Amino acid sequence: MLLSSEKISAALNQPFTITQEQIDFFQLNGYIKIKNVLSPELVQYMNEVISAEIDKLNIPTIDIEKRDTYGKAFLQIMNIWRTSEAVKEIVFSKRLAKIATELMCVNGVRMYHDQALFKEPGGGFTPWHADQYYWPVSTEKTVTVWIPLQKTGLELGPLEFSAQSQTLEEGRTLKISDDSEAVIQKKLTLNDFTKVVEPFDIGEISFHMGWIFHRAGPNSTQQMRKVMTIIYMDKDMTLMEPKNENQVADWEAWCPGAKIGEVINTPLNPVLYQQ
Ligand SMILES: O=C(O)CCC(=O)C(=O)O
Repeated sequence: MLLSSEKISAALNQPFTITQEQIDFFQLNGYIKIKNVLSPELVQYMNEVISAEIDKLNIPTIDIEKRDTYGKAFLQIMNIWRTSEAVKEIVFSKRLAKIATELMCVNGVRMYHDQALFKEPGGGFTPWHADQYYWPVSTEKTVTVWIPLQKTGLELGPLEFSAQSQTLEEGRTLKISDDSEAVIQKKLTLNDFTKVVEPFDIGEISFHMGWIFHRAGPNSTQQMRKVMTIIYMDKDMTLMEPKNENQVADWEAWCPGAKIGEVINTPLNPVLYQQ
């Protein structure tokens, strides 16, 4: 069924109610999966719009066998809200930003950046890592929404979480690599965290904290695993002095002009929801 532009706007912006139990679950476990946030028709629309934009951008790639482990994990296309009005409407969804705000228990959220993560047919696993290693931000009030653009069975490589591992400080200095996969896996096993590996239904999405350790399995199918993500931060987030070269690069890419110690309020970091 085709959706009219009014219906798309309504579906993207209508509030979705989450319970205190869900907020508590997220605060404890560092992630949450929520079913039926998006209708199947809306997911299909998002898939079409985002896929068309990725096709248009015509991302150059090299043979998968010639890439390193990070490169084999997915094609990573960032801030596509800036190149397409239709993608912008999706990424600026108040429905999603309100959930992010409530889960983090803050008064509002801003954009850090968006990214499409397309795991190619035969694409490799995504190594264990914590996202916030890459971000020069001063608090842990960050969250990523992971939106599969199709039903995502285990064979496509859905996102996996190590529940409650946002409390573990060891392993936080590792970038995504074979090393992060091996070292973090060992630490997580030693600490007895529960590993959550589940398929995603159509319309089901997840939210995960910046410091939780997560990974994804390989895509063993001949179909692209298409996922859109939006990274939110507390609207009052300030810039921290970068602790590694990746944080310097992120500062330049996602919040150029932001000043250390001040709220990250550049044209690339609009407030997406405010209570
Ligand atoms: O989609 C994936 O394979 C990994 C996603 C991820 O690490 C993230 O969204 O933070």
